[in-house]
Amino acid sequence: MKSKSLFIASLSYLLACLWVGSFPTAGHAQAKKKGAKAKRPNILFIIADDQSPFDLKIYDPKSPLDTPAIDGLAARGMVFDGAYHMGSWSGAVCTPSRHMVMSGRTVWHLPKGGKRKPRGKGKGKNKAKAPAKAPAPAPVSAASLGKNPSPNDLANFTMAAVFNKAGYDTMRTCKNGNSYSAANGKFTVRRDSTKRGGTDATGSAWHGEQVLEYLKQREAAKDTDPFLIYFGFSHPHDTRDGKPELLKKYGAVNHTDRSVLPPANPKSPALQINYLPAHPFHHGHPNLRDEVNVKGVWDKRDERTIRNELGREYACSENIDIQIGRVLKKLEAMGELDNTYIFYTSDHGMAIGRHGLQGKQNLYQHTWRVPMIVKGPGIKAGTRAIGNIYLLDVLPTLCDLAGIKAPATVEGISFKPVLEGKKDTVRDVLFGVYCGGTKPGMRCVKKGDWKLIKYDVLDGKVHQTQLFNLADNPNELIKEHHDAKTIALNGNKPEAHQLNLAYDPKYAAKRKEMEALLLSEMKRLDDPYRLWDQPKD
Ligand SMILES: [Ca+2]
Ligand SMILES: [Ca+2]
Repeated sequence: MKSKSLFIASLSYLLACLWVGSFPTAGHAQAKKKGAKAKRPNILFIIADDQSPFDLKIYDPKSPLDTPAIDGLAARGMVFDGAYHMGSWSGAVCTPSRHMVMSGRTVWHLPKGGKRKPRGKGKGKNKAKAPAKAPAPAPVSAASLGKNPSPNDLANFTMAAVFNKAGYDTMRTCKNGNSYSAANGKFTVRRDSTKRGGTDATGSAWHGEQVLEYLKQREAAKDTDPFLIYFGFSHPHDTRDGKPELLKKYGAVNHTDRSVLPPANPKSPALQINYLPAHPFHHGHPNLRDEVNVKGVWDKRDERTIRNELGREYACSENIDIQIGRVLKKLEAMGELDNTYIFYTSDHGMAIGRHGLQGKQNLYQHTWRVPMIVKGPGIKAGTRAIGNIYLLDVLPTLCDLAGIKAPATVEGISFKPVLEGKKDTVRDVLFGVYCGGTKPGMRCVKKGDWKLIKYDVLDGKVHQTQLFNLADNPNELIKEHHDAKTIALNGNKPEAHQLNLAYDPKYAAKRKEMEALLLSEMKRLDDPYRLWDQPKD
């Protein structure tokens, strides 16, 4: 009787999977290929380069950026309001972010985990000198990695390697550089090139073409293996050379002459709600390219420059959306769309004028957060979740969805239960770091509505703390946002309480609690540094 009911259960499960294209399991995965109708799901992982979630209408309904394909994914899938990248030990924030995507490892456990300095020297003062350039990457010691040591051959446990072993066809297109070469090299088909031009041949359409061509080849060869496609773009990362018709739509030009301002254009996007003409204190990374030398912006933060650059960003982002639309249409024509999990994200966010910053080297929500939308079999249409996910959770989630055992090196958490609607979040506390300039750099921690950011940079010249209640002050407005000149520029009059609360005695206990939480996260994640007001250990 037992075996009979087991048989019936298995049969109904198989039928259910066939019918609704539901979540497969490892057992399911073994019933693969020839003759078996229960197809394993395909994966289309789409990643933009340098895009704030708040550029998108799904995160900021007031944004003028049109992204019908991304909106369509959101309408048919799930949007995450709490997706983050864990941070960076390099000015090239892309690099650790993409290592985390590929390997599922935490920021200080990556193969190039930043330079580890001894703690507790210099009588509580940070003695680390401002480096002339980004610190030389050094491997982390196996002993510091606890239960999950990173093997020398970590690349063999990264996204494409894992899916190749499981019988998937793997294909990738993306920019070159600031990435994880050894992991990227594992894709069976690889079409990488940096495409940031304003034409189809030199811009995002090129990446779209590579995926379309790959799909056409599969179709011609009647290839029925499941596929994992890593669909990466080089934009909207600068230089933001948009296509002429899209630049026109967003009132922008590909500005190249530093000696003049770009033309004022009423069609260019309005300044953001948290725009500032300058950040109130130094971010701690002197001569950082993104803050002083991006073509079209340089060190300028005036209205015309920022609005023009936003227009360029949006022109590039809409072009990405057009390419996504083309690929989705092809998948639909091939009959593969419904059996494909589609992820849309970015490697990190971006400032472009928010808080007086231009780059990706800060820990405000616009830059620490990433967009994350997932559509696929079994995900309820038009849903939203908090998630509290990191990009390093992507690999275990993909494995979980495909019925593959995640490698032991993975430290992320599968958010499949969130996608299934069984949970709203996979963790309570989130940690962020920017340590690409002077040390120790910036750290942040978030729990519930509360967020703490600390800055310990420029050899102790900057010791700053920010405490925000994101429910009351979602845009992390500070005193400078209350300045009449700024209000005249961006049209946003903050509420009186929308301030940094770190120095308000009423919130002293909350600050203390968040500082303790930050320290415990730094210890848990093997952060090699301590801040000026933390005990040395
Ligand atoms: Ca990037
Ligand atoms: Ca094949």
